[in-house]
Amino acid sequence: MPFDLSLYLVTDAALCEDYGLEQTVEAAIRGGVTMVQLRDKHADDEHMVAQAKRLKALLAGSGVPLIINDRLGVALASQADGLHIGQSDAAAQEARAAMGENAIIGLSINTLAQLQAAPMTLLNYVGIGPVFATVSKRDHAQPIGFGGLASLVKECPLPSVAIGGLNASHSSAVKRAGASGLAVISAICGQPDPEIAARAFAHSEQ
Ligand code: TZP
Ligand code: MG
Repeated sequence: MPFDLSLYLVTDAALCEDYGLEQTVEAAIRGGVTMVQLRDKHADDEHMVAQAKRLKALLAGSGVPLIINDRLGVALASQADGLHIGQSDAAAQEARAAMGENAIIGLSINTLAQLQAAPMTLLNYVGIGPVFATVSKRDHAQPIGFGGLASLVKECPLPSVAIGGLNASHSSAVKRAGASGLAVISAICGQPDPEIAARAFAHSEQ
């Protein structure tokens, strides 16, 4: 499936609780989000599969792919479009073999060593970060700033998306660093109006 990393929404169930997870995703799509990742560190697989199926139905026909964080079994059971894995998650090899060549598989990268060790031929994109410290991910790696982002993007043969502490005001700096887009949680999830929050990214580009 073709994909566009310009504005990649990563969901957080707790932050989306008031507005509603599906409602947040729907609003964010209206606001211009181009990718959606279902990320939930606490839900069990069954709950996450049900949630993924609801999001998949909601995204049908939009051209926006649904990516599942970490859990290959959930991605397969929900027929999601892809899987995003971290350095300690399910191997890319296993994910590619199970999901097939059309699946969108992404990997998180924080250092040059991780980038150099990444199985690029099995991947479609990399997530690079955290750019800044964030409360949205516990025990995140050392923030790399825009300088670190730019140097990793330069060495990266695949499209990349920046993540970590980013909001609409960072759009141009991220593009200048060479990344294809921004991945965000709290700049959209938990915002009073996720559609307006998403739209701010497009409007901040120059
Ligand atoms: N991976 C690195 S930072 C991060 C993840 C999942 C959290 C990003 O959340 P926010 O709220 O956009 O900083
Ligand atoms: Mg992970």
